[in-house]
Amino acid sequence: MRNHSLALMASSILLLTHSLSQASTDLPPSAKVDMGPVEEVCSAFTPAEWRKEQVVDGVTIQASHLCNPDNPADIAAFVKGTNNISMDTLMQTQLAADAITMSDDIDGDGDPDKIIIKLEIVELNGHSPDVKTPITTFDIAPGIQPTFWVYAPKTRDMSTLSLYEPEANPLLRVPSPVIRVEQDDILWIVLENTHYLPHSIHLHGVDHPFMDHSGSGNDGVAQTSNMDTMPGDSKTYVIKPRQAGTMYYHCHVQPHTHIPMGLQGILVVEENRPNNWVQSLNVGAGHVRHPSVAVLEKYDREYDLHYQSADKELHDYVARSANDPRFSRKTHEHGIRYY
Ligand SMILES: [Cu+2]
Repeated sequence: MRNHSLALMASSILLLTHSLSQASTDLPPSAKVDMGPVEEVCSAFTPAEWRKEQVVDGVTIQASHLCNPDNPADIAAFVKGTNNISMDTLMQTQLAADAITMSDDIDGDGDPDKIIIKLEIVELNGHSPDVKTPITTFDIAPGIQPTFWVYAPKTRDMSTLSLYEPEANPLLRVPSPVIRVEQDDILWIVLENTHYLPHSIHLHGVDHPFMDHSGSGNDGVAQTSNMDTMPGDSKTYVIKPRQAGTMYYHCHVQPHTHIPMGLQGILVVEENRPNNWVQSLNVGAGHVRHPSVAVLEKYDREYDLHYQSADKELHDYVARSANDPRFSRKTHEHGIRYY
């Protein structure tokens, strides 16, 4: 009898232990999380018509599924040049009248072979000593605004959407624009330095002469050839690429800071084809809405993909110090030198 009750006790302790251990591994009941109001997926600043497939001044432009696609009027100018589109289309862009000039069908195959592209340098999410808010903002993700320096097509008008909205106009984006030309084109890239520091353009991997016709450096590297382009000055780089492929361009002034700050872009040389009006600029990378003849022979759509890392400390420095006379000293103290 005694043995029997001991056995009963032992089994009830086992049962108790079992239910206790189960309680410790049970998942907690679901918590109710308030997700907040549902935000609009796409900003209201970009007209919905910009996403549609369309023809502008004879330029076929594919549909885009992006929230912030390039302005179709800009694309027409990138394909035909600001000199070959109607005044009405030009007025729908914020491009300067001489931003992209296309002329001279040198090989007689129905497309222009002399291309002049003018680039400026713009600061995004920078600051001024005069106001507390950032000037000309650009979100790399919602609400994320590191300071960047980018090459941008030469613009007219304001860098912002309006006097009251600090958002950058659609031509000013990170990363810097993709430049796209045809094999054997004569390409002039004119750097108009609209920034407060010296800069240059080095055509990395692109087949180009080291000196230009006047005997000055054409390589964008101060240590070996041309001088840096000082604020307010301009410099023309002349190339005639013989090799098709995807290459790279970047600033060669203090490259360990200017490149991560955003002064870098893709340069694509398309194969030479008849009637091949290539999209000379793709702002912010992404969908090429007017692909080249060679691409359309094999593919329906083309995208430019540009990865760019960002150094938080460096971007924060520039955000806090831009236009500040103490800028040089502060960055020098932290091992980032400017001159
Ligand atoms: Cu630079």
